[in-house]
Amino acid sequence: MKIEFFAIAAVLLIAGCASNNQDTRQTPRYVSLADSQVFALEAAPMRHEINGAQLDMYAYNGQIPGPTIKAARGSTIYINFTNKLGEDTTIHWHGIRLDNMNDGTIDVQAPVKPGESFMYKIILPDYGVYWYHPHIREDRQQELGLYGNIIVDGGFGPADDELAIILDDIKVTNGKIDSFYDFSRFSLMGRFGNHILANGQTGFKTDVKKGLTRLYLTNAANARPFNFSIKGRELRIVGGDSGRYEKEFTADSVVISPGERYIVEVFFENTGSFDMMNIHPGSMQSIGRINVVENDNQIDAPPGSSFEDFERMKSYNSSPPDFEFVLTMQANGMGHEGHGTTMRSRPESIEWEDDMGMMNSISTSKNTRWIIRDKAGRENEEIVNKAGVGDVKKIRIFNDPGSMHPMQHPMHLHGQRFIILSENNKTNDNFVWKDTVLVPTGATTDILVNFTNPGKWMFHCHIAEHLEAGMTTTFEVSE
Ligand SMILES: [Cu+2]
Repeated sequence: MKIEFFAIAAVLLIAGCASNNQDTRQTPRYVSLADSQVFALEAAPMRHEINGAQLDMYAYNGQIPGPTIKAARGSTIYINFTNKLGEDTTIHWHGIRLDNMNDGTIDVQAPVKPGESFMYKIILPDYGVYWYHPHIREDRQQELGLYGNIIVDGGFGPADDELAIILDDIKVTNGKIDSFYDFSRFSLMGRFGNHILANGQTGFKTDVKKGLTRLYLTNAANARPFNFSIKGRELRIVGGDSGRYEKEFTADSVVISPGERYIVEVFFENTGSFDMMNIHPGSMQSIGRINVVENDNQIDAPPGSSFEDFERMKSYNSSPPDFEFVLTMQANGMGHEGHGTTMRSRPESIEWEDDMGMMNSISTSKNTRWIIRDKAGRENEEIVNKAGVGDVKKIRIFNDPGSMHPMQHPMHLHGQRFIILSENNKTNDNFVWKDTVLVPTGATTDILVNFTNPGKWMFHCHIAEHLEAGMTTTFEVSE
């Protein structure tokens, strides 16, 4: 105990040496942290302008998003977190296989009270783009601006420029953020915003240098899935949540559900302006604009190759599932109980917008219950899921299309990583390590988890309002 205290004290002493490499662009600013370095992070209320309105929001270190932290794979960083909010909070380090007590859920840590601090120790075993956000009342605290990226650097080769973009939306009416209750609202579909944000702004603009740009994309919205594209550009998808794809591939757009990340490379052979768009059936929204500027030192970047070895995982392809879950819901007091009818006449596999505003706005965590149900009929936190370090286990997730409100669910597993084996029996032939998987309405998705990290880890829907309405279970992983 004593030794650990002195180790942390020593680390604190060198905290002042942190090199805050401020990026010259508008946003984001990168903070590069060396091994064992400490970084001070503070959550506090802040006034923030969105689309001309001054809004009362929350921010990490006075900025939305919070600082983009960069560190090397294999390093350990310390985040000295202080809560200057008027309410309890914690920070969850989404996707990072760190020690359980630093995961930021209330299963493993006491809430950080107003005025208090907590030292998070974060080990970074995997390349990729991760993010941090609260894990208490995510539906409110994250919506108010508490989110930021951690990029585990290297492994992706040289680029002329790179850019972390956090996608989000916010619901503003008459110049004010739509109110929050003491419990969660918009429980049916989640809280969809009416302004699209990139790095906390509408009309986001940034410069990148001519040549190859690497984009780190994160969806921090409470509920909205994005289909990200850049007008006139092909996207080269090189990485997912936690590392490289087996085989990189090109696409016109990429679907990113809440909690997910993608690493995308785009080649700009000329200067000019390029619009980033969210494209889905019936609608197209501007995400922002990339302005490509001259570059005197353009690199010649060859396509990268995967450094991940998935061979071991592939041998489990045909084994039966170890865990089977159905995703469904129940509503009370909304006039629909007991009729067995779906609220939506034509369920689609992904809901891109809140197309039933009234019903959604009267649904709350008190009258709506979202459910993960196992084969024995147990639900959510009643379920005891056990695994051991070193286990490879198949989880089958079926998203009930006959529930009262079928819709997609981005399912997030803390502290471990998995690959997507198949969706609707269609075998996935291009693996990437993931921690969040989008399960469309009616789909059966098989994932294969490589349990490597002991502790109590949440498995939940990353639509913040679905989580608040109960949609979570726990994996207990023994050493
Ligand atoms: Cu959900």
